[in-house]
This record gives sequence, structure tokens and C-alpha cells, in this order.
Amino acid sequence: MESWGSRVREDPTSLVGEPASSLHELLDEVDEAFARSGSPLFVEIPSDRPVTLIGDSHGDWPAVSAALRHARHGPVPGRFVGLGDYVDRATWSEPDPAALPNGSIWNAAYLLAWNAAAPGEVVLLRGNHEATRQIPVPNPTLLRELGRAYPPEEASVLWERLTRALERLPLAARTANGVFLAHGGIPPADRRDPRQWRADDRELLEALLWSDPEFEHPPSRVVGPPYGASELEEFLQEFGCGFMIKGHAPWHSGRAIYGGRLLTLHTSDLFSRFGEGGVYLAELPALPRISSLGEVTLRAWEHGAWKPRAMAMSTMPPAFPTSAEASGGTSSGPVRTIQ
Ligand SMILES: [Mn+2]
Repeated sequence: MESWGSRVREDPTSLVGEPASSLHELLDEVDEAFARSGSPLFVEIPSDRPVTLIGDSHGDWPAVSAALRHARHGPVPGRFVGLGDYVDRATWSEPDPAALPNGSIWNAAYLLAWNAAAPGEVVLLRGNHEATRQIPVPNPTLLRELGRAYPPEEASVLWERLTRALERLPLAARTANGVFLAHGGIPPADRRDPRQWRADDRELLEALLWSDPEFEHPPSRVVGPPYGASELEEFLQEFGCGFMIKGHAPWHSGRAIYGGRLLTLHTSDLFSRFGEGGVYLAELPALPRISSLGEVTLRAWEHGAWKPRAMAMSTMPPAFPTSAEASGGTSSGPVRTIQ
């Protein structure tokens, strides 16, 4: 019989209604793949093929599987990178969602199955929702979703296994053509050499998985140091990169900030009304060097297709709006469009 890994890679909903043993079998394959790869904290991604990137998906397996199919169409499959936050927040509805029930489980299983089968082609970075045991997130839903899909005594065992797998994902990546990739921010100034990174370094986890650019730092976020334009610029130069692509902050999804050095993506119906509005992916061309975001194709999921979308580019980083400005409905600063 076909393995659960290959069935799930074919159809993310294969596990729906199946016993817990099916997910356990899939997680066996995932664990074997992690044992082979050694779970590095940092990944260098070749630029011999185009790279498709997705941002926070939070259980939206229809968008994720459509993005992965887009990345891998054609005779030579392109590479695919997830920027973290695959689980939790599957819906705003409580307690039983109207859409995407248990989406976190099927999304995580789908992505982990692909990563296990094609580790060099499907790369998954860790988001803050994949590190909830080190740094808790408010109102995680994965355990509740497992409790809805499986008997209670199975749900906690599966949560432990799934969480352990997600905790083995790398913290950041760099493409050979000079793009830095992480879920939230950049490493602290004294941790710029990934060979020195440690899995239990909480300050490093906060900076990479939780931090936001300072001018859009929301007052509610309490973890991770905000970073400024010059700090990012200095880091990118030191790191041999032209710009950074990340997820994490839905309020500027689809928008480039800091003079075109930082693009944020969200790939989830749940957050599609935030930022520039849309379910996004970005494509890096297979060039020896990408020096600007102008060479990156941004696409939004519209009527069953990934349509090219002009990238909004905020040129002047404004101060985070005061409550008076925010209530006056001022926008986040001058925006221009690059083609
Ligand atoms: Mn996040």
C-alpha cells in the first residue's frame, strides 16, 4: 500500500476521518527524514531554480497546496520555502469553525510530508507558532483541533509528536543569490554567524521568530526586539544579502518597506484582509544575483489562479502611528508601486 506520506502529498485531506495511526505513520516518515538531515538551524538554498515563497498559512491548506503545485509545475520542479506559522488560528470562529476545520493538522502534515520526501526542494522555516513550548503564543489552536479530529487520549500524544517535529525546523535561510529568509526578524548583532547558533538560545529565537520592523511594531507585541532600517541594512550587507523576505506581521502583507529591503508575505485566507489585502506568494528568479525586490514576482490567489500583483512599496518609514493618528485613519505613509 502507498505510504501515508505519499497519500498526503497527493491530497492534504487524505488523513481526514482516518485513525490516529495514519498520522503516526506519516510522522514516522517525518522523523526518519529529520534523522537523516540532522535538523540544521540554518539552511543555504541553491539558486539554480526559481524559488517560490509562502508566508504565514495558519492552516490554510488549500492556499498552501495551490502554492506548492505552482512552485513544482513544469519539467523541473522549482524550490519551495515556507516562512513559518503553519498551525494555529485556523479560523476566527469559536468553538467550531465554519471554514477550514482542523486546517492546522492537515496543513502541517502536508508540508512535513513534502519536506520529508524532498528536503532540498521543499524547505520549511520555523515560525513562532512552531516554537510555542519555548515561547508561548496567545490562544494556540493546534491541540484543540487535534481534539476535534481524534479521540482525546490520542490528541495529546499526536500534539506532542507534531510539535516535536515542527520544533526541528530551521530558524532562517539564505538563497545563493542573496535573499535572507526568516519568519520575523534578524539575528542579534552578536549572533550573526549561524554556525554559532544554538537551539536553546531564547534571545536568538525571539529575534528571528518574533521580532518586527520597528515602525510597524504593534503595541500589543511583547516579544522580540524591533529592528530599524539601518540595522537591517547593516545586517544584510554583512550577510551578503540584498534584501529580506519574511512573514509574521499581517498588517504589511504584500508590501515592501525599508527602501525595498523587506517584503512581508501572508498566505492565508484568514489574514487576506490585512496589509495590501490578498493571499500571497513570491517567486525568486534563478539568477546568479538578485539585487532588488523589483526582480521578484509577487502573486495573489484570485479566482483559482496565482495572478501577478504589483508590489506596494512604502518608501518612507513613518513612526508607528499614535492612537490619535490611527483613529483618524491615516495610512502607513507614502506608497509607490514598482513593476
Ligand atoms: Mn508569526
